[in-house]
Amino acid sequence: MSNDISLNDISLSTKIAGIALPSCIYNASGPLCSTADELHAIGKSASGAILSKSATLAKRAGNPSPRYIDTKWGSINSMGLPNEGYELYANLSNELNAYDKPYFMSVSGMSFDENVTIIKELANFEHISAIELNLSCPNVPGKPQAGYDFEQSRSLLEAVFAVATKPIGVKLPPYFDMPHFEMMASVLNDFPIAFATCINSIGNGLVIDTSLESVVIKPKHGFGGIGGDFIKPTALANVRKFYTLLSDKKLAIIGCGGIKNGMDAFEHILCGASAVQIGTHFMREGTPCFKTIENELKSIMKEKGYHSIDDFKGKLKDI
Ligand code: OXC
Repeated sequence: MSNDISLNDISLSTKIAGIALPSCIYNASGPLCSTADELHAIGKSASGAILSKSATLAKRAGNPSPRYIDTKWGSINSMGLPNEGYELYANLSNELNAYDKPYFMSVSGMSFDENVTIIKELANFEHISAIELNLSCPNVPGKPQAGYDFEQSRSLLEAVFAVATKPIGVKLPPYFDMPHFEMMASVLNDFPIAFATCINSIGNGLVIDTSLESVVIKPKHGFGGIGGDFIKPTALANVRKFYTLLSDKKLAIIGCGGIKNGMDAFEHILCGASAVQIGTHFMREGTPCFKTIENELKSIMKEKGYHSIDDFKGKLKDI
């Protein structure tokens, strides 16, 4: 039966906040999305959307280097939110609109008020389709991840939704304990959140160079966010749990963590993801990775007899 389906009949299109994406595979905020050239390259690629680096009010240099290291199993980073400042990413929205895909802006203000100010300002930019509010950067010295403080997350969302005119989603840190999933879900359930991206890097891991007997990145005595293969089971658990806890809502779950091939993307969608983001693997392979993962996912769907991601999204079975 699967052989009756031609690859041309298989669609990877999806919707986030009612916005159509030609493909459910796109870039994670972080790698290779900080400059105009990088964002144009994503526009020209098979990525289903363009997502900016998390923006702050003012341009930031970020943490000292080395601050990103690729390993056999993934990556460790402590970039510290280097970015050009929100205005550059907002002003690029008109030209990025030339590509046939939505442009999302990631926002990670350095304070409560900074987040509110940026989100208020973004109302003036017609071609920003939605905002991913980053509640989970683990790398700014002295700044806790907002997503681990449920009351702070609630207050921030109250303030942000009071001024927002665009769909707002959140980028969550990984949770590891069942009550914590429920506590965050009960916060999110009180707001018209458009999407939840699960997960940011696993915060504050440590990678060691045994020959040098040292850490491998400079900031924070070597502590940094872990990405790549190693975090896939945690990412899948977070996608699945939030899909289940928020399933009565219209919100989309976006899977991020450990995706480097079509089967990884398939697993995230099976857990309930409406789209998937590529981080560590995109950093390694560049923009061709979107087409490769697309082709691999389509072949898996052909084999299984699926025409669209809705045929299997969220349908993970218990045994
Ligand atoms: N997650 C983020 O949200 N930001 C970056 N790194 C990360 O792992 C950063 O800029 O440090």
